[in-house]
Amino acid sequence: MIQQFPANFIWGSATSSYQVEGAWKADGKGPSIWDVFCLIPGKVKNGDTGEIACDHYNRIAADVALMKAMGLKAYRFSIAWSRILPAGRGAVNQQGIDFYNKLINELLAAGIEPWVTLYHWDLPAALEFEIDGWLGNEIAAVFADYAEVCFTHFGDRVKNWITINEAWVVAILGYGHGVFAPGKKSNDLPYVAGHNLLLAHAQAVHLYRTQFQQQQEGCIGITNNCDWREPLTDSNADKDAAQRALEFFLGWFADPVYKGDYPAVMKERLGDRLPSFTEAEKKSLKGSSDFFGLNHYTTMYASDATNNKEEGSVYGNGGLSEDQDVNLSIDADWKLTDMQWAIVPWGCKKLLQWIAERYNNPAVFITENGCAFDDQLVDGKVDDAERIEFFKAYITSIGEAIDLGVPVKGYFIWSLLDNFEWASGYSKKFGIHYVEKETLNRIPKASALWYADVIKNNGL
Ligand code: PNW
Repeated sequence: MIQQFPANFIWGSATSSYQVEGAWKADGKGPSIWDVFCLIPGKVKNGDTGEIACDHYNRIAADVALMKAMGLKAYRFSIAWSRILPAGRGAVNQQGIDFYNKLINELLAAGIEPWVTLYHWDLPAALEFEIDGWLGNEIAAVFADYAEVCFTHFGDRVKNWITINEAWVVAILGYGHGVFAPGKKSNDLPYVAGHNLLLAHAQAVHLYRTQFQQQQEGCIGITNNCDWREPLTDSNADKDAAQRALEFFLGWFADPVYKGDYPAVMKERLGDRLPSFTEAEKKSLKGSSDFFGLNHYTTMYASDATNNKEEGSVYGNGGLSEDQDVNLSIDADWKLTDMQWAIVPWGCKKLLQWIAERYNNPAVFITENGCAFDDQLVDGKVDDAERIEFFKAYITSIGEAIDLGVPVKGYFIWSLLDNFEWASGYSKKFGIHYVEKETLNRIPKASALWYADVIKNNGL
C-alpha cells in the first residue's frame, strides 16, 4: 500500500448543476427535463425537487471558501445547459454566462482548478419536446453548438472538460428503467440514446480539438461509470459472464472511445437493436478522450444466467440483464451503504486493472467515488465515521492499483455537499458537508476534516 500519493495527484470533490444550484428559473434560465420530471407525482421521493437544492447559485463565495479551507486542488461541477441556452439552442443567456464566470473566477482566485462537465443530465426541456432529446438525430450537432458556447466563453480559464457524465445512467435509467428523466421504459431505446450520446461526445471533442485546444491548451474527455463484476465461481461460464457484464457496462461507452466501435459481444447479442457507426464516426470516436474519467461506487458478483434468469433490481444492477444473460448478487457479509450499494474496496482496484489492460494504460481520473449514509447532526456535529472508513479503504485500494502501475492521476469525492440525489430526493446523503434543512448552511462532517488532512499530507 502506498501511504504517499504522487505530489501532483489531483485531490478534488464534485457536484452537478441540478443537484446543488437551485435557482431553477432565476435570471433567464430555461426549464430542464429534471425540472419537469420532478413535477410529475411519484417520480421523486417525498415530491422533492431541485428548485432550491443547496442554493449553490447564491452561495458561490461561501462555497468556494469552504473548498479553499479544505485545501481542495480541484472542483468538478457541471454547467446547466438551459442556464446558458434557455431553449437549448439559439439565444445565449448572458446572466447564465455571468454566473459561471463568477464561479470559475472565484475558484481560480482560491487556487482551485475547475473541472467542468458539460452534460450531467439536465437536458433543456425544449430539446426533449422539439427534437426528441437523446433519441433524435439532431442532438449531437446541437450538443456541439452548446459546447462551442462554453469553450468560447470559459475556455480561456477552464482547462479540464468532461463532455458527458455517465452515458450508461442516462441510457439505462432514463430510457430503460424509466426511473430518471425523461422516464422512458424500453428495451431498445437505451441503445439509441447511448449511440447519440457517444456521437455528441465525439462532435464536441472534434470541435474543441480543431478550434480551441491549440490556443486554450486544455484537455477534454468523457466520464463513464462502472461497478466491478466479480465472477461468482471460478467456472469458465461465470468468468465469461463477469467479462460480458463489464463489456455491456463500461465497454459499451469506452470501447467506441478507445477502439472505435462497440464490443463484439454487444453487436452479436443485440443485432439490429444496436445502431452502428459509419466509418467516419468510428474515426471520430477513436482516441476522442484525453483521459479516462471513471465514476465508481460498488461491486457485484456475476454468474452465467443462460439457463436460469433472475429478476434484476432497478438500482445497482447491470443494465438490461436479459440482453447479457448475467445474474448479479452480493455477498451477505458485505456492508451496504444507504443506497444498498455494497462496500467492496478491492473491486475498485480490480476495475482499474481491467481498464489499464483493456484500454492500454490511459491516465485515469476517478471523477466520482462516495457513499450515502443516514448522517445525523448531533450537538452541531456530524460524526460520519463509516464514511471515513469507506474513503480510507477505497483510497488505499486505488493506491495499490497505482503501485501495480495503473496511472491514476486524480480522485474526486462525491460529493462536496449533501444534495438532491435524483429519484431519491434529499433522502440520501452523499456529502462531506451536511446541509442544514432550514438555513441551508453547511456544516463540515468529520469526513470533510479528515479529507482536508489527507490533502495536506498528500496521502493517507
Ligand atoms: C452518479 N446506478 O449517479 C451521478 O453521477 C451523481 O449525480 C449521483 O449523485 C451519484 O452517482 C450517486 O448516485 C449514479 O444505478 C446513479 O448504478 C445510479 C447509478 C450509478 C451512478
